[in-house]
Order: sequence, then structure tokens, then C-alpha cells
Amino acid sequence: MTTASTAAGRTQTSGPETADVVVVGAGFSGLYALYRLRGLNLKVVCFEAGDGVGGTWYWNRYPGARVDIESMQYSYSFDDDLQQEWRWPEYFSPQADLEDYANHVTDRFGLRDLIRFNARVNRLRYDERAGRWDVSTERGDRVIARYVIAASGALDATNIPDFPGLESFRGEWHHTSQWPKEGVNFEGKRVGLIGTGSTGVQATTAIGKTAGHLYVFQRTPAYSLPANNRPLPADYELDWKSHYAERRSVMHANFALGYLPVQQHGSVFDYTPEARTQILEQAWQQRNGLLFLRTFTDTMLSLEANEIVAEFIRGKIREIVKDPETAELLCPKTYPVGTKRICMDTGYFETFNNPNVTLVDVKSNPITEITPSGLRTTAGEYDLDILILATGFDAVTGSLTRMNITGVGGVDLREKWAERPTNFLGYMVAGFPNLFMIHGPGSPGVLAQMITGGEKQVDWVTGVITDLDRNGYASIDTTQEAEQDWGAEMAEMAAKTLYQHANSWYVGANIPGKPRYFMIYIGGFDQYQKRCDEQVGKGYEGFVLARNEVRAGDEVPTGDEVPAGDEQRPA
Ligand code: NA7
Repeated sequence: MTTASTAAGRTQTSGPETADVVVVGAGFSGLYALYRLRGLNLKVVCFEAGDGVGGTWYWNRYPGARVDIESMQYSYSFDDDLQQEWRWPEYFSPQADLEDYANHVTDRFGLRDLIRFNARVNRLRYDERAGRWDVSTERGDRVIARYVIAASGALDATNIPDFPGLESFRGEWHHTSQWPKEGVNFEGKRVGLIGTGSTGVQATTAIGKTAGHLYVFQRTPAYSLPANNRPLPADYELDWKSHYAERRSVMHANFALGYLPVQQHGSVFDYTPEARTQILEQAWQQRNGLLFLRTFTDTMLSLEANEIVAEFIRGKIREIVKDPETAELLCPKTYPVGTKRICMDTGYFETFNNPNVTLVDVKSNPITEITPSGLRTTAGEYDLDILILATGFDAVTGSLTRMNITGVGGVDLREKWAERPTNFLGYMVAGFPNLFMIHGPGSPGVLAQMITGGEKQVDWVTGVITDLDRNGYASIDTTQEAEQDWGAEMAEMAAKTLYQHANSWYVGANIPGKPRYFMIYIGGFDQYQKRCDEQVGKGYEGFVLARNEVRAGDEVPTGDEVPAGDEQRPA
């Protein structure tokens, strides 16, 4: 027994603090989880590594950071007053507006005092005798909880490639997702930027405007579409606000959780080459961003169909970029369009027409080392004042595997996932009872609109917790058999698409040693939701529920005092 002050300033006189639920992460899903769990009168503690809310939109504050889904859609749907009152200044919000929104929601719904900031979870240990999760943070918090909701982010664990000499660099260097709050001054500076995914595309466009000289080190060129971002017109906002109820219900039933007013034209092969070009040109001019890929129904299903759309985009790049050699280098040719996350830009390719921006091909001439004064490739040396790594993330699983999670029998999640991130329905991993993942592997996660996806996943999890409490169950787990079946179901769907054809972070190919496996449920959120609800409807088929004497509302004892549960399936 100890006496300790908690982060919230409370004084404890006995053992570690207890809670019904620990939520990891105060991003958009984590915040909504806090709102729902508090509404269920559960005691909830949230640990957040940053000193503010917003998750992805807290960390990614690099110049040009902007969402690629319209903000009228990429926003919470759970509270009509909120969506009526909040005003988005632009179609596609910049990071600062999304962070403001996250703060507004936190305070409007009184969630801030549930969150411990600057508290990165570094240990999650399941105590099977107690039937409890023992949660610790780097700064020394400890909470014992019945449930854990890992809303730790699909794009959170930074990928810093092992460049020899990085630490010797005398200038300043930053990964885009750990950007200094005070900003970086590029005025008159020689800036090097490595990486041309969504982040690199956005950062290049912004930094190219102010840097003395910007060198963009490109290994794989990106397909990028014009976002056509602009101030949100009042009549457009009014139209959305007066139709929110019906549009949100369309979104909730949509495969990507989007409201997609796009005309689909059937197979690209139904048209003559001239007619298809005309249709693609119209879609390009309408500038509906990601919807462009849906112009034809077979773009993501047939390599030949995909190549037609890809070549149209290459034609646009060649039109925009004046230097033919640079244009050719910027044309993606080694993977089908859409199989890596498509980028959206506000003048990316145009940036390379500026005399202060140079594209460097590090595919043909790889980076060999970072030197004290810059960067060396097999072809030459570049003197730099500032180096930016837009090198992405250990996506989808990284935020989970780095938390040191151990389940039943002390099994480490990293060992369990050595070959692939097994799971059931994207929510649970066998042997890790009462631990729920949001936007984890096995869920539609990053392939659906993530704020609404987070709401729906949190609703599902809180529904399960309510069900368990109501029926006297203390824990829920899944089985290896259910994991295998879910893995097979996912793989069967993925095999019909072109996603396997790219070395993307969707398949873990960007992280050395990470097993190559398509981690995302590709069947659409509508189908996913149906499958999850079906399993619950069939008496939690694929899950294992267990009772013990501890029930909701009981005082939750710490570790050793709780008797083990007896395992059984519900009738
Ligand atoms: P991405 O999409 O993973 O892009 C990372 C970029 O960094 C990509 O161009 C990589 O090239 C490049 N990269 C990574 N390692 C290296 C090394 N060692 N040398 C040279 N270039 C390298 O991350 P983002 O942050 O842009 O986007 C992540 C998601 O956030 C995005 O998809 C949206 O959903 C939002 P590669 O392609 O591996 O050759």
C-alpha cells in the first residue's frame, strides 16, 4: 500500500488506481470513447502521449498538413447541435482547424479532466488471475482496469529509417509527425526533404514557397490529384447543414462511410479511348479528389483498367511540369494507381517548375548517409541547413506493438503477431481479453472515413461492454480459430483487388522485417458492420465470454485479490 498523488492531483491511499476502462489516445476515436463511456457511468481514464488532444491532428503539424476528405463529412456525427454550430472555413481543413475542433469538442463535452496528458503508455499487462489490465505509463502512472480501448492511432508510430550518420547532422532535422509547435523557419535555408507520400507531397508544396532551396529526395513517385481546396461557400455549408440527418445516414451505410455524389460510368472498357479520356477529363475538372478513382467501376479490380487511369494522370503530370526529365521522374510507373494511398495536393507538381525546387532521384542513386553538413547519395552530395523526414509510419500495428502488451500466459503481442497481425473482426486478439482495438488491423480503418469509422467502432465496443455487464459476464476474448477464419475472409476479398501489387504501408512493406500482409478489411465498412453485428447476434459466435464474481458497479479490487473467472460461452 502506498500513498501517491495522481496526475489529476487526487491522493490515493491504497494500491494502484482503478478504473472500469482505460482509453489509450485522445485522438478523435479516443475522445468519442470518453464521451460514450462516461455516458454509461463507467469510470474511465485516458492516457495521451501528447500535451493536447487530436491524435494524428495534434502530431502532424508540418507545413501543408491538411485532411483529404471534405470537412463537412470528416467530422463527428454523434451530436447534431455540434455539427450545426461548428463552422469549417475550408473544404479540406488544415491541421490547425482540426486541432481547434478537437479542443472544442473536448471542452464542449467536458472530457478534458478524464485525460492524463504527456502520459505515453509503455506497458499493458493482462493479469489473468485478477482478470484485469495493469496499465503503466512512461512517467509513472499506473491504473488497473477491467477493459482497455486502444485508440492509439493507425498512423502514429513514426518510421525513421536507419540512415547512417543522421545523428551527426549539424543542422536541424525533424520527422513530419513530430513537428515542433513553434514551427520551423525555412526562409533562405537549404532544405532537404525525404519522402513523397501524402505527407511529402503536402510539405513540398508548402515549403517550396518559402525555402531558399528545396531538394526533394524521391524514391517512389506518387499519384496525386488536385484537391481544389477553397474557402467553404456559405450556400454549400447551409446545404449540408440542412441535410445533415439524411446525408449522415447515407454515409453510415456507405462502404467508405462517405457521401459520394459521383457519377460512376461502369467499366472503362465500355468506352472508346476518346470517350474515356473525355470522362476522365470531366472528373479531373470536377476536382472531387479521391472520388476521381471511382470514375470507372473496375479501376481497382483490373490491372488493364487501372493502367488507363494511371496513364491519364501521367499525362496530367507531363502537362503541368515544364522540364520533361523532371516530369518523367515524377510519373509513377511501378505500381497501380490507388494501391498506395492516393495523394491530394494543392499545386504539388507545379512546385517543380519553381527554380528553388529540385527533384533528386534516390531510387537510381540511393541515399548512402547523412553527413554533418547534409546528405550523400551514390551520385553526389547536398549541403543542407534543415533535413525533413516525410518517411511515414509503422502503420496500423505500430502503435500497438510498441506499447509492450502482454496477454494470457505473458504472451507478448509482438510474438503473437510475428507472422501476421491475427485478430477477430479487427477488434480483438485471442489471448488478450477485454482489450479492444479501434482502427486496428482487420478493420476497415484507413480505407474508410476515420472519424465516422471511429464513432461506429466505439459504439460497437461500448455496446459489447454494456451487454457483458447486463448479462453478468466479466470478460470477453476470441479464439485462434475465429482469427483464422477472419484472416481467410479478409484475404479472399483482398485477393480480388490490386492492393497486393504495391509495396505500400497497407501491406507493411515500408518497414524492414515487418511481415508482408494486407492488414485492412477491404469489404467496405457497411459489410464490416454487418459481419460484426452478425457475430453478436449469433450469441457472440467466435468470442469466448467468462463470468466471475466481479460485476459492474462493484469496487474493483487490485490484481491479486480478484478470483479467476470460469470460462464459458453464452447460451
Ligand atoms: P508514406 O505514404 O509511407 O510515405 C513515405 C515516403 O517516404 C515514401 O515516399 C517512401 O518511399 C519514402 N521513404 C521511406 N523510407 C525511405 C528511405 N529510406 N529512403 C528514401 N525514401 C524513403 O507516409 P506519409 O506520411 O506520406 O503518409 C502516410 C499516410 O498519412 C498517408 O498515406 C495518408 O493516409 C495520411 P517508398 O514509397 O517507400 O519508396
